Amino acid sequence: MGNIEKSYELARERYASLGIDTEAAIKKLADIHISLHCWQADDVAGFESEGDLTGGIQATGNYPGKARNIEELRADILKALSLIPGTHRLNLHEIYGDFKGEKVDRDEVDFSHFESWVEWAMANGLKLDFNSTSFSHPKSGDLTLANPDEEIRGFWIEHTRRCRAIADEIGRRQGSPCVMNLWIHDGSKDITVNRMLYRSLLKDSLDKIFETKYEHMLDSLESKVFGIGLESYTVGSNDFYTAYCTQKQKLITLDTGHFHPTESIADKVSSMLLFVPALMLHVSRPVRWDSDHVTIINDETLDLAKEIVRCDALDRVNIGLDYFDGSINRIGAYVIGTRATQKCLLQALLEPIETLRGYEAAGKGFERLALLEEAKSMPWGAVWDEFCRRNGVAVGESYIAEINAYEKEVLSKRN
Ligand code: RNT
Ligand code: ZN
Repeated sequence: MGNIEKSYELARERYASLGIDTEAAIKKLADIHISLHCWQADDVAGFESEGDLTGGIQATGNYPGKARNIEELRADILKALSLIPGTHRLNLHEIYGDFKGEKVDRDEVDFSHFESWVEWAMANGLKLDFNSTSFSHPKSGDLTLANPDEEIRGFWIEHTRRCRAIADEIGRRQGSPCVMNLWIHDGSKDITVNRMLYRSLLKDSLDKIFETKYEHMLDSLESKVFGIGLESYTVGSNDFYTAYCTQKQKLITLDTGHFHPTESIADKVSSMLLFVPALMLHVSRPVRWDSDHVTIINDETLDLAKEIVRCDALDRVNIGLDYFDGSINRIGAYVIGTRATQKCLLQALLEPIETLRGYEAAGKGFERLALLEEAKSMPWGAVWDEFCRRNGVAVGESYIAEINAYEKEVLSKRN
C-alpha cells in the first residue's frame, strides 16, 4: 500500500468514528460535474473579432501563451482537464463559435457554428453549457435588451433567441440539458432617472425571448451589482431577476462576485431554492470588486459548498466557474480554481451534519461550535489525495511540474 492509501485508511477510520462514510463522499464528489468556463483560456476574447472586451468586465494581465484560436483553446482545456479529477462540463460563450474565418453577426448565428464543438465534446466525454454574448460588439453600448432603440433591442432579442435554439440542440445531441446563462451588462455610469423604463423594456425582451419553449435547455439569469463604467445603475439587478425567475420558474445564476462585499451568497441558496427550480453558480473570487480572481479555498467558497450539501441540493445546483486571470499561466488558473471548488465540496460532503443538527435541535450551542471547529482540521486532504489517485490525476502539487512542462513545450511557442 502506498502512502496515499495508508493516509486515506487512517482518515477513513477517523471520519468513521464521527459516523461519516468517506467512500460515500468520494462517490458523491465524482458525481459533481463542474462547468469550466471556456473564457479563462483567452481572457474572454473569443473567435468573432479582434475588438476590445467591453460590457463593464475586464481581464487584466498579459501572461504569455494565451489561446489564439479554437484548436489552441481546445488543447488547453483538455490539458487542464487532465489535471482535474472527475468528469466535467464546458461552458461556451456564443463568441466562441466555430466560425471558420467567416464574419457571422450575432443575429445570424445558428447551431452549425457549434456542431464541431458538440462533436469534440462528445469525443472527449464532456457536456456543454452555453451563454449568449451581449458584450464586445459595435451594438453593445450601455444597453442591449433594455435599449429604447427598437432596432438595437430587436437585434439582441434575435441574438438571444438564436442562442436558446443552439443550446437546445446542444442539449438534445448530448443527452443532457444545456444550461444557457443570460447575462447582459445593461446599465449606466451616472444617476439614472428612467430606471423603470429600462427594466420594463428588459422584462418585455425576456418575455419575447422565452416565448419558445424548449425541452433540452434550461434558462438561467444572472444579476450583478455594477460593471466598470456602469456604476450607478444595473438594469438586471438581483431583485429584478429574483422576481422574474420566481414568476417564470427560470433558474437563477449566482455569481459569487456579483453582490455587495458583506452579503453571503451561501445564504441565498435556501431562500432561492424554495421559489425557483434550480440554480447555476459562477464560482469566482472577487477582490474588492468583481475582479474575477482565480477561485481558491476560502470561507466564501466553503460556506457556499456546505450550504448546497446541507440543503441536500446537489441535484438542483449547476456548479460553474467564472473568473479570468491573464496574469498567470491560464491552464494553471483552471486547475487551481476547479480543484479548489471540488475541495470545498469534499469538505462539505465530509461534514458531521447529523451530529451538528442534533446539537442544534437540542440547543447545544457550545457543542455545535466545537464540532464545527474540529471539523476544520479533520484529514479531508487525505481523502482528496485518494480521490485524485483513484481518478488517475496528479496528486498534490505535482500538477505544477506538468503545467510548467506544457508551458515550455506548447505555450511558449505561441506568439
Ligand atoms: C460578468 C458576468 C458574466 C461574464 C461571462 C463572461 O460580470 O459574470 O457571467 O463573466 O459571461
Ligand atoms: Zn458570471
